[in-house]
Amino acid sequence: MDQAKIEAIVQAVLAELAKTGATSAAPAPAPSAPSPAAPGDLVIDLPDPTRPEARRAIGVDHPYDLEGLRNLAATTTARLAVGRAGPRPKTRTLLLFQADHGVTQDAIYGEVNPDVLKQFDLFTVQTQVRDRQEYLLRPDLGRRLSDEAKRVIAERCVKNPQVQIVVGDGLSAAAINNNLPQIFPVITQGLKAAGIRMGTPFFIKFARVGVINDVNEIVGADVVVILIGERPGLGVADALSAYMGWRPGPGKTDAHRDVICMITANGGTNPLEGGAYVVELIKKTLKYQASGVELKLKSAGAG
Ligand code: B12
Repeated sequence: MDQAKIEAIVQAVLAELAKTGATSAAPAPAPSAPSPAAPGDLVIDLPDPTRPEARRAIGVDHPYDLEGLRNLAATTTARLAVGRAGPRPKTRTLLLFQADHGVTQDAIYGEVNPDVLKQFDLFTVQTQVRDRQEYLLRPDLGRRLSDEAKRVIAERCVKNPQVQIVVGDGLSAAAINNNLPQIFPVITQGLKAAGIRMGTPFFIKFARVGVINDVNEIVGADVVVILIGERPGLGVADALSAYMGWRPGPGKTDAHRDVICMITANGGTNPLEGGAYVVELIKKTLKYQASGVELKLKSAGAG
Protein backbone atom coordinates (compact mmCIF):
# COMPACT_ATOMS: atom_id res chain seq x y z
CA MET A 1 0.00 0.00 0.00
CA ASP A 2 1.45 3.36 -0.93
CA GLN A 3 1.86 6.35 1.41
CA ALA A 4 -1.06 8.30 -0.12
CA LYS A 5 -3.47 5.40 0.52
CA ILE A 6 -2.36 5.05 4.15
CA GLU A 7 -2.89 8.78 4.75
CA ALA A 8 -6.35 8.60 3.20
CA ILE A 9 -7.34 5.74 5.54
CA VAL A 10 -6.02 7.61 8.59
CA GLN A 11 -7.96 10.74 7.61
CA ALA A 12 -11.16 8.71 7.14
CA VAL A 13 -10.81 7.05 10.56
CA LEU A 14 -10.15 10.40 12.24
CA ALA A 15 -13.21 11.90 10.55
CA GLU A 16 -15.36 9.00 11.82
CA LEU A 17 -14.04 9.40 15.37
CA ALA A 18 -14.65 13.15 15.27
CA LYS A 19 -18.31 12.48 14.29
CA THR A 20 -18.82 10.29 17.39
CA GLY A 21 -17.24 12.96 19.56
CA ALA A 22 -14.58 10.51 20.71
CA THR A 23 -11.60 12.56 19.61
CA SER A 24 -12.95 15.87 20.91
CA ALA A 25 -13.57 14.35 24.39
CA ALA A 26 -10.00 13.36 24.97
CA PRO A 27 -7.87 14.98 22.33
CA ALA A 28 -4.56 13.35 21.78
CA PRO A 29 -1.72 15.76 22.40
CA ALA A 30 -0.38 17.14 19.15
CA PRO A 31 2.83 15.35 18.34
CA SER A 32 5.59 17.76 19.09
CA ALA A 33 8.97 17.66 17.48
CA PRO A 34 11.43 16.09 19.89
CA SER A 35 13.74 18.70 21.32
CA PRO A 36 17.37 18.14 20.48
CA ALA A 37 19.01 16.16 23.23
CA ALA A 38 22.66 15.72 23.87
CA PRO A 39 23.93 12.16 23.66
CA GLY A 40 23.30 10.39 26.98
CA ASP A 41 20.47 12.78 28.01
CA LEU A 42 17.36 11.21 29.49
CA VAL A 43 14.45 12.02 27.18
CA ILE A 44 10.85 11.59 28.35
CA ASP A 45 8.43 12.49 25.60
CA LEU A 46 5.47 13.01 27.99
CA PRO A 47 4.37 16.31 29.47
CA ASP A 48 5.51 16.67 33.10
CA PRO A 49 2.74 14.80 35.02
CA THR A 50 3.31 16.78 38.23
CA ARG A 51 2.15 20.12 36.78
CA PRO A 52 -1.26 21.04 38.31
CA GLU A 53 -3.12 20.88 34.99
CA ALA A 54 -1.56 17.51 34.14
CA ARG A 55 -2.27 16.18 37.66
CA ARG A 56 -5.96 16.99 37.26
CA ALA A 57 -6.24 15.85 33.62
CA ILE A 58 -8.83 13.20 32.83
CA GLY A 59 -7.06 10.06 31.63
CA VAL A 60 -10.10 8.00 30.65
CA ASP A 61 -10.24 7.57 26.88
CA HIS A 62 -13.56 8.54 25.26
CA PRO A 63 -15.53 9.09 28.49
CA TYR A 64 -19.31 8.98 28.22
CA ASP A 65 -19.72 12.16 30.30
CA LEU A 66 -16.49 14.17 30.38
CA GLU A 67 -17.93 17.05 32.38
CA GLY A 68 -19.48 14.68 34.92
CA LEU A 69 -16.16 12.89 35.29
CA ARG A 70 -14.32 16.20 35.73
CA ASN A 71 -16.76 17.24 38.46
CA LEU A 72 -16.42 13.90 40.22
CA ALA A 73 -12.61 14.00 40.10
CA ALA A 74 -12.60 17.58 41.40
CA THR A 75 -14.33 16.51 44.62
CA THR A 76 -11.31 14.59 45.87
CA THR A 77 -7.54 14.39 45.79
CA ALA A 78 -7.85 10.62 45.22
CA ARG A 79 -6.49 9.43 41.88
CA LEU A 80 -9.79 9.14 40.04
CA ALA A 81 -10.44 9.07 36.29
CA VAL A 82 -6.85 8.17 35.49
CA GLY A 83 -7.78 5.67 32.79
CA ARG A 84 -5.68 2.64 31.98
CA ALA A 85 -3.50 1.14 29.28
CA GLY A 86 -5.02 -2.29 28.88
CA PRO A 87 -5.01 -3.76 32.39
CA ARG A 88 -2.14 -1.50 33.52
CA PRO A 89 -1.87 2.11 34.69
CA LYS A 90 -0.89 4.63 32.04
CA THR A 91 2.73 5.75 32.02
CA ARG A 92 1.83 9.22 33.25
CA THR A 93 -0.13 7.74 36.21
CA LEU A 94 2.89 5.67 37.14
CA LEU A 95 5.29 8.60 36.79
CA LEU A 96 3.08 10.85 38.90
CA PHE A 97 2.86 8.19 41.62
CA GLN A 98 6.64 7.77 41.61
CA ALA A 99 7.17 11.54 41.75
CA ASP A 100 4.77 11.92 44.68
CA HIS A 101 6.38 8.98 46.42
CA GLY A 102 9.77 10.68 45.97
CA VAL A 103 8.42 13.78 47.72
CA THR A 104 7.26 11.68 50.71
CA GLN A 105 10.72 10.08 50.96
CA ASP A 106 12.33 13.52 50.98
CA ALA A 107 9.93 14.65 53.72
CA ILE A 108 10.60 11.62 55.92
CA TYR A 109 14.37 11.52 55.45
CA GLY A 110 14.84 15.31 55.32
CA GLU A 111 16.34 17.38 58.12
CA VAL A 112 14.65 20.25 59.90
CA ASN A 113 16.34 23.47 58.85
CA PRO A 114 18.47 24.75 61.78
CA ASP A 115 17.72 28.36 60.74
CA VAL A 116 14.00 27.78 61.36
CA LEU A 117 14.79 26.54 64.89
CA LYS A 118 17.18 29.44 65.49
CA GLN A 119 14.48 31.90 64.45
CA PHE A 120 12.54 30.97 67.59
CA ASP A 121 15.52 30.20 69.86
CA LEU A 122 14.64 26.53 70.04
CA PHE A 123 17.41 24.38 71.47
CA THR A 124 17.58 20.74 70.36
CA VAL A 125 17.37 17.52 72.35
CA GLN A 126 16.99 13.95 71.10
CA THR A 127 14.93 10.92 71.98
CA GLN A 128 16.46 7.50 72.54
CA VAL A 129 16.48 6.97 68.75
CA ARG A 130 19.95 7.06 67.18
CA ASP A 131 19.18 7.52 63.47
CA ARG A 132 16.31 7.85 61.01
CA GLN A 133 16.23 4.15 60.22
CA GLU A 134 15.83 3.30 63.88
CA TYR A 135 13.21 6.05 64.17
CA LEU A 136 11.08 4.30 61.55
CA LEU A 137 11.54 0.84 63.04
CA ARG A 138 11.23 1.68 66.76
CA PRO A 139 8.38 4.14 67.49
CA ASP A 140 8.69 3.19 71.18
CA LEU A 141 12.18 4.78 71.37
CA GLY A 142 10.81 7.96 69.80
CA ARG A 143 8.50 8.30 72.80
CA ARG A 144 11.37 8.28 75.30
CA LEU A 145 13.82 11.11 75.93
CA SER A 146 17.50 10.26 76.13
CA ASP A 147 19.21 10.82 79.50
CA GLU A 148 21.13 13.73 78.01
CA ALA A 149 17.84 15.28 76.79
CA LYS A 150 16.35 14.97 80.27
CA ARG A 151 19.37 16.68 81.78
CA VAL A 152 19.32 19.57 79.27
CA ILE A 153 15.57 20.11 79.61
CA ALA A 154 15.82 20.11 83.40
CA GLU A 155 18.63 22.66 83.19
CA ARG A 156 17.18 25.03 80.57
CA CYS A 157 13.40 24.99 80.95
CA VAL A 158 11.11 27.05 83.14
CA LYS A 159 9.23 24.69 85.50
CA ASN A 160 5.48 24.40 86.04
CA PRO A 161 4.30 26.69 83.24
CA GLN A 162 0.67 26.62 82.18
CA VAL A 163 1.63 25.62 78.66
CA GLN A 164 4.74 23.88 77.36
CA ILE A 165 5.26 23.98 73.59
CA VAL A 166 7.63 21.50 71.96
CA VAL A 167 8.41 20.98 68.30
CA GLY A 168 9.18 17.52 66.91
CA ASP A 169 10.37 16.49 63.47
CA GLY A 170 8.10 13.45 63.42
CA LEU A 171 7.56 12.01 59.97
CA SER A 172 8.00 15.19 57.93
CA ALA A 173 10.81 17.70 58.23
CA ALA A 174 9.10 19.70 55.47
CA ALA A 175 6.09 20.17 57.77
CA ILE A 176 8.28 22.00 60.28
CA ASN A 177 10.33 23.91 57.70
CA ASN A 178 7.25 25.15 55.84
CA ASN A 179 4.78 25.78 58.67
CA LEU A 180 6.66 26.62 61.86
CA PRO A 181 7.57 30.18 60.76
CA GLN A 182 3.84 30.98 60.45
CA ILE A 183 2.22 28.96 63.21
CA PHE A 184 4.72 29.48 66.03
CA PRO A 185 4.32 33.29 66.39
CA VAL A 186 0.52 32.98 66.21
CA ILE A 187 0.52 30.51 69.11
CA THR A 188 2.99 32.41 71.29
CA GLN A 189 1.32 35.78 70.69
CA GLY A 190 -2.14 34.26 71.21
CA LEU A 191 -1.11 32.76 74.55
CA LYS A 192 0.56 36.00 75.62
CA ALA A 193 -2.54 38.01 74.71
CA ALA A 194 -4.66 35.61 76.80
CA GLY A 195 -2.30 36.02 79.77
CA ILE A 196 -1.31 32.35 79.67
CA ARG A 197 2.16 31.52 81.05
CA MET A 198 4.34 29.67 78.58
CA GLY A 199 7.35 27.48 79.32
CA THR A 200 10.65 27.36 77.44
CA PRO A 201 10.00 25.89 73.99
CA PHE A 202 12.48 23.49 72.41
CA PHE A 203 12.95 21.03 69.55
CA ILE A 204 13.01 17.23 69.85
CA LYS A 205 14.78 15.25 67.15
CA PHE A 206 13.33 11.83 66.23
CA ALA A 207 10.15 12.57 68.18
CA ARG A 208 6.88 10.67 68.44
CA VAL A 209 3.73 12.15 69.96
CA GLY A 210 3.97 10.10 73.17
CA VAL A 211 7.24 11.83 74.13
CA ILE A 212 5.14 14.58 75.74
CA ASN A 213 4.67 12.22 78.71
CA ASP A 214 8.42 12.18 79.34
CA VAL A 215 8.72 15.93 78.73
CA ASN A 216 6.11 16.72 81.32
CA GLU A 217 7.72 14.58 83.98
CA ILE A 218 10.46 17.22 83.92
CA VAL A 219 8.65 20.50 83.23
CA GLY A 220 5.35 19.86 85.07
CA ALA A 221 3.10 21.90 82.75
CA ASP A 222 -0.70 21.95 82.79
CA VAL A 223 -0.84 21.54 79.02
CA VAL A 224 1.84 20.20 76.70
CA VAL A 225 1.57 20.82 72.96
CA ILE A 226 3.77 19.09 70.39
CA LEU A 227 3.91 20.53 66.88
CA ILE A 228 5.01 17.56 64.80
CA GLY A 229 5.36 16.48 61.17
CA GLU A 230 2.61 14.13 60.03
CA ARG A 231 3.15 11.00 58.01
CA PRO A 232 3.32 12.37 54.45
CA GLY A 233 0.64 11.36 51.99
CA LEU A 234 0.93 10.99 48.23
CA GLY A 235 -0.53 14.43 47.66
CA VAL A 236 0.58 16.52 50.63
CA ALA A 237 3.93 15.92 52.29
CA ASP A 238 4.30 18.98 54.52
CA ALA A 239 1.33 18.75 56.89
CA LEU A 240 1.85 19.56 60.54
CA SER A 241 -0.20 18.38 63.51
CA ALA A 242 -0.59 19.88 66.95
CA TYR A 243 -1.16 17.11 69.50
CA MET A 244 -1.85 18.21 73.06
CA GLY A 245 -2.83 16.91 76.44
CA TRP A 246 -3.77 18.00 79.95
CA ARG A 247 -0.95 17.14 82.36
CA PRO A 248 0.66 14.37 80.31
CA GLY A 249 2.61 11.77 82.25
CA PRO A 250 3.25 8.06 82.60
CA GLY A 251 0.38 5.93 81.35
CA LYS A 252 -1.37 8.72 79.41
CA THR A 253 -2.42 7.58 75.92
CA ASP A 254 -3.93 9.10 72.80
CA ALA A 255 -7.33 8.83 74.48
CA HIS A 256 -6.08 11.63 76.77
CA ARG A 257 -4.90 13.75 73.83
CA ASP A 258 -6.41 15.98 71.18
CA VAL A 259 -5.11 16.71 67.72
CA ILE A 260 -5.46 19.49 65.20
CA CYS A 261 -4.21 17.92 62.00
CA MET A 262 -3.48 18.70 58.37
CA ILE A 263 -2.00 22.15 58.98
CA THR A 264 -0.43 23.18 55.68
CA ALA A 265 -0.75 25.91 53.11
CA ASN A 266 -0.96 23.16 50.47
CA GLY A 267 -4.61 22.22 50.70
CA GLY A 268 -5.09 21.96 54.47
CA THR A 269 -5.69 24.36 57.34
CA ASN A 270 -3.53 27.39 56.74
CA PRO A 271 -0.81 27.56 59.47
CA LEU A 272 -1.93 31.04 60.60
CA GLU A 273 -5.47 29.77 61.09
CA GLY A 274 -4.12 26.53 62.59
CA GLY A 275 -2.26 28.56 65.22
CA ALA A 276 -5.47 30.30 66.23
CA TYR A 277 -7.22 26.90 66.62
CA VAL A 278 -4.36 25.66 68.77
CA VAL A 279 -4.72 28.65 71.11
CA GLU A 280 -8.49 28.10 71.36
CA LEU A 281 -8.03 24.42 72.16
CA ILE A 282 -5.40 25.24 74.80
CA LYS A 283 -7.86 27.67 76.44
CA LYS A 284 -10.57 25.00 76.42
CA THR A 285 -8.18 22.40 77.90
CA LEU A 286 -7.22 24.81 80.69
CA LYS A 287 -10.85 25.71 81.34
CA TYR A 288 -12.05 22.11 81.68
CA GLN A 289 -8.76 20.78 83.07
CA ALA A 290 -9.12 17.84 80.73
CA SER A 291 -8.16 16.64 77.26
CA GLY A 292 -9.08 13.90 74.80
CA VAL A 293 -12.20 11.87 75.50
CA GLU A 294 -12.52 13.42 78.96
CA LEU A 295 -12.56 16.92 77.49
CA LYS A 296 -15.32 15.95 75.07
CA LEU A 297 -17.41 14.48 77.87
CA LYS A 298 -16.85 17.43 80.22
CA SER A 299 -17.47 20.13 77.60
CA ALA A 300 -20.58 18.31 76.28
CA GLY A 301 -21.88 17.99 79.85
CA ALA A 302 -21.39 21.72 80.33
CA GLY A 303 -23.70 22.26 77.33
C1 B12 B 1 -1.01 6.87 61.52
C2 B12 B 1 -2.37 7.33 62.01
C3 B12 B 1 -3.04 6.49 62.89
C4 B12 B 1 -2.44 5.17 63.38
C5 B12 B 1 -1.47 5.46 64.55
C6 B12 B 1 -0.52 4.32 64.78
C7 B12 B 1 0.90 4.76 64.86
N1 B12 B 1 1.60 4.26 65.83
O1 B12 B 1 1.38 5.54 64.04
C8 B12 B 1 -3.74 4.41 63.80
C9 B12 B 1 -4.21 3.59 62.62
C10 B12 B 1 -3.64 3.49 65.02
C11 B12 B 1 -4.70 5.56 64.04
C12 B12 B 1 -5.80 5.43 64.80
C13 B12 B 1 -6.73 6.47 64.99
N2 B12 B 1 -6.78 7.63 64.32
CO1 B12 B 1 -5.34 8.27 63.20
N3 B12 B 1 -4.13 8.93 61.96
C14 B12 B 1 -2.95 8.53 61.58
C15 B12 B 1 -2.41 9.49 60.51
C16 B12 B 1 -2.59 8.81 59.14
C17 B12 B 1 -0.95 9.91 60.64
C18 B12 B 1 -0.63 10.40 62.06
C19 B12 B 1 0.77 10.91 62.15
O2 B12 B 1 1.52 11.02 61.20
N4 B12 B 1 1.18 11.31 63.37
C20 B12 B 1 2.47 11.91 63.60
C21 B12 B 1 3.44 10.81 64.11
C22 B12 B 1 4.84 11.34 64.22
O3 B12 B 1 2.94 10.46 65.37
P1 B12 B 1 3.30 9.07 66.11
O4 B12 B 1 3.76 9.39 67.44
O5 B12 B 1 4.13 8.26 65.23
O6 B12 B 1 1.88 8.32 66.17
C23 B12 B 1 0.85 8.74 67.06
C24 B12 B 1 -0.19 9.63 66.42
O7 B12 B 1 -0.31 9.30 65.05
C25 B12 B 1 -1.42 9.27 67.23
N5 B12 B 1 -2.70 9.36 66.57
C26 B12 B 1 -3.08 8.81 65.42
N6 B12 B 1 -4.36 9.09 65.16
C27 B12 B 1 -4.81 9.84 66.21
C28 B12 B 1 -6.06 10.40 66.45
C29 B12 B 1 -6.25 11.14 67.62
C30 B12 B 1 -7.61 11.78 67.85
C31 B12 B 1 -5.18 11.32 68.55
C32 B12 B 1 -5.35 12.12 69.79
C33 B12 B 1 -3.94 10.73 68.29
C34 B12 B 1 -3.76 10.00 67.11
O8 B12 B 1 -1.28 7.89 67.56
C35 B12 B 1 0.08 7.48 67.39
C36 B12 B 1 0.56 6.77 68.64
O9 B12 B 1 0.61 7.66 69.74
C37 B12 B 1 -3.33 10.71 60.72
C38 B12 B 1 -3.56 11.53 59.45
C39 B12 B 1 -2.93 12.88 59.54
N7 B12 B 1 -3.19 13.66 58.54
O10 B12 B 1 -2.24 13.22 60.47
C40 B12 B 1 -4.61 10.08 61.25
C41 B12 B 1 -5.50 10.90 62.19
C42 B12 B 1 -4.65 11.69 63.14
N8 B12 B 1 -6.25 9.87 62.92
C43 B12 B 1 -7.46 10.20 63.17
C44 B12 B 1 -8.40 9.42 63.90
C45 B12 B 1 -9.83 9.94 64.01
C46 B12 B 1 -8.00 8.21 64.50
C47 B12 B 1 -8.89 7.30 65.36
C48 B12 B 1 -9.65 8.03 66.47
C49 B12 B 1 -9.79 6.52 64.40
C50 B12 B 1 -10.84 5.66 65.12
N9 B12 B 1 -12.08 6.08 65.02
O11 B12 B 1 -10.49 4.68 65.73
C51 B12 B 1 -7.87 6.29 65.93
C52 B12 B 1 -7.45 6.62 67.38
C53 B12 B 1 -5.98 6.83 67.56
C54 B12 B 1 -5.41 6.42 68.88
N10 B12 B 1 -4.09 6.22 68.86
O12 B12 B 1 -6.05 6.31 69.89
C55 B12 B 1 -7.81 11.54 62.58
C56 B12 B 1 -7.91 12.63 63.66
C57 B12 B 1 -9.03 13.59 63.32
C58 B12 B 1 -9.18 14.62 64.40
N11 B12 B 1 -8.95 15.87 64.04
O13 B12 B 1 -9.50 14.33 65.51
C59 B12 B 1 -6.66 11.74 61.54
C60 B12 B 1 -6.27 13.18 61.30
C61 B12 B 1 -7.13 11.07 60.23
C62 B12 B 1 -8.31 11.79 59.62
N12 B12 B 1 -8.08 12.67 58.66
O14 B12 B 1 -9.43 11.55 59.97
N13 B12 B 1 -4.30 6.67 63.39
